[in-house]
Amino acid sequence: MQLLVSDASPYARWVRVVVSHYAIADIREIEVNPLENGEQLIHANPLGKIPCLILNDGEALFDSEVILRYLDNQYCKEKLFNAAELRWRHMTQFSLIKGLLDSAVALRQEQMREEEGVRSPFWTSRFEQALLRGLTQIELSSMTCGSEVTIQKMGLCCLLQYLDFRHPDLDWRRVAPATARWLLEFETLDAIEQTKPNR
Ligand SMILES: N[C@@H](CCC(=O)N[C@@H](CS)C(=O)NCC(=O)O)C(=O)O
Repeated sequence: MQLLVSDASPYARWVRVVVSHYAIADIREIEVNPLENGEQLIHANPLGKIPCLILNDGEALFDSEVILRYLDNQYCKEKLFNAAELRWRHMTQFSLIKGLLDSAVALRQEQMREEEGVRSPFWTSRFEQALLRGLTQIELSSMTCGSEVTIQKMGLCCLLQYLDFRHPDLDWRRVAPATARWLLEFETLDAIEQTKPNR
């Protein structure tokens, strides 16, 4: 199988962390720049977005959540998206991380619009506020508790390291100091180290 990714994409990294953590050997990563609209990506995903997983029979799976659920089903004994007692809370936590990734990437797009002189102060502030509110909620939740490596923790780590990379001025640690302490420990996980963007 081929996994179309870009080194800096936090969505792709979430998938790559799972591939690495569960030592899934059947996947070959292919680096693409989605903004170049390469033939292989556009053919596999008309949205032109990564990550995109091309199965051995040619069928393409996207977006990141679908790929993560597929890997969970095929390789992780459905441990990551399990039907536990707290299933709905865990799914909402998953959606919160995914939504925060959307805000972080949209904020990045606003930065890029600066070069075109069309950056919107309204949307910039709205994305920043959503990120800070979301991280405040995570700080007060139990998401980072325990030593189990969950799908939420893997996504959260990708989000926080992406914020440090693209939005170092956001100062998220001010609203989430305990989460920042948790990150220091979690980011030493092999799968996190091994998927670090080359910058
Ligand atoms: N909802 C998608 C979002 C993926 C996404 O936006 N990826 C970015 C890279 S971080 C991308 O491919 N952007 C290209 C574009 O928006 O045209 C997912 O979860 O996989």
